[in-house]
Amino acid sequence: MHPMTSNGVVNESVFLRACRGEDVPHTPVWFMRQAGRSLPEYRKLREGTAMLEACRTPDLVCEITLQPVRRHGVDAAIFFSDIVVPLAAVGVGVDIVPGTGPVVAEPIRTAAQVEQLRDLTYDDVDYVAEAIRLLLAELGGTPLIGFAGAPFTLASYLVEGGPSKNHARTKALMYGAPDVWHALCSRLATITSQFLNVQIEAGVAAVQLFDSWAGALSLADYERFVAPHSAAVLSSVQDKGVPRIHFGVGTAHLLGAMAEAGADVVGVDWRTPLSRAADLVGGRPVQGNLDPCALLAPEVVLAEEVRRVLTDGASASGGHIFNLGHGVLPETDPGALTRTVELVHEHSARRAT
Ligand code: 1CP
Repeated sequence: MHPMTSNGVVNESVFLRACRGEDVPHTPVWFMRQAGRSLPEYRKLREGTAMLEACRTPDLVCEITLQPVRRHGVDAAIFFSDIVVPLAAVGVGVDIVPGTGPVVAEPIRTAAQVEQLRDLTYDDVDYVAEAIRLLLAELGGTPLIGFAGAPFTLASYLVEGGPSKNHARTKALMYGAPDVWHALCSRLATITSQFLNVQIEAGVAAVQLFDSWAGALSLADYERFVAPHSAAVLSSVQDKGVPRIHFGVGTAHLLGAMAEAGADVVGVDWRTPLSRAADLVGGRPVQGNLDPCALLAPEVVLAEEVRRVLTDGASASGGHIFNLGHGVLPETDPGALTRTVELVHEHSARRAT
């Protein structure tokens, strides 16, 4: 339901308008991994609670999601969770190890193991829906972004058993046992679709599909082994009234294919100029792409980089949502994030027409 102004004009959020390629009074900004990571109030709240346990506790999820919205005045909130939450919810033995990331007890590499991956139901993740309901009551007009990991990125954790540099075992399965690979990705696409649909039914305003590690693939392999599964996820959330953002790292050569998989907005890392990315994604809005390391630079340098991204984004034909090229680094000074929001809003402010 969109709030109406007195003259009956729909007064929708700047972020959602930008996702649809509509005119906006200023460039909207939010940050991947804005919840958690660099915030001292987050670290304090998390003390003594394991990551996955925190993700299953609606009060905590609600508070952690709100922290960066209050502190930085970003134009969107991202739901505090992790890409492995739905996998744990269907019974995969996965834990998030501090300082490492997701670790899978028994890596999945055989057809028999793939068959054991079951569907995800609402009851498996009722705590997610509950946290979203709490958040909608608190967020006012700020839209909430739901998210999930894309089949390739999830498969990489499951096959490798944890974080990986080269995704060697993952690619070995893909090349060596394509039937098992497609069966695995197709199972993951179903679980991911179910997870995103729970979030949409609970009320998120947009969804982002994180295919963080897809950039490790050639275009030919992406199209053959991955795109059909990501497309299945994105089509399962089509026509639900929520924009779909599709993001990966190191994807200059994949941007067109990622757009065609069914994205409304394409996320771009810092390596590709936004104006070029916009051409590659058929004029869809682009999201990005400040280098997260720029937040560690002196303020004058940061300001220059923010302006450069805004100028480049202004020439992106489909419109621009300001973000980082990847997630906030843990050592980032939260003040640099707040300053970036101010700079984006100041420098992109347009007169009402
Ligand atoms: O964006 C936000 O603020 C919401 C929170 C969020 C999101 C969107 C978390 C919390 N994780 C994610 C997604 C996620 N998780 C991605 C996709 C985004 C990206 O590329 O950054 C990926 C690849 C993961 C996997 C993961 N989970 C890693 C990376 C490991 C690797 O392979 O290099 C790590 C370190 C985690 C743990 C995690 N997730 C989130 C937090 C706050 C933490 C740290 C928790 C802890 O150490 O206890």
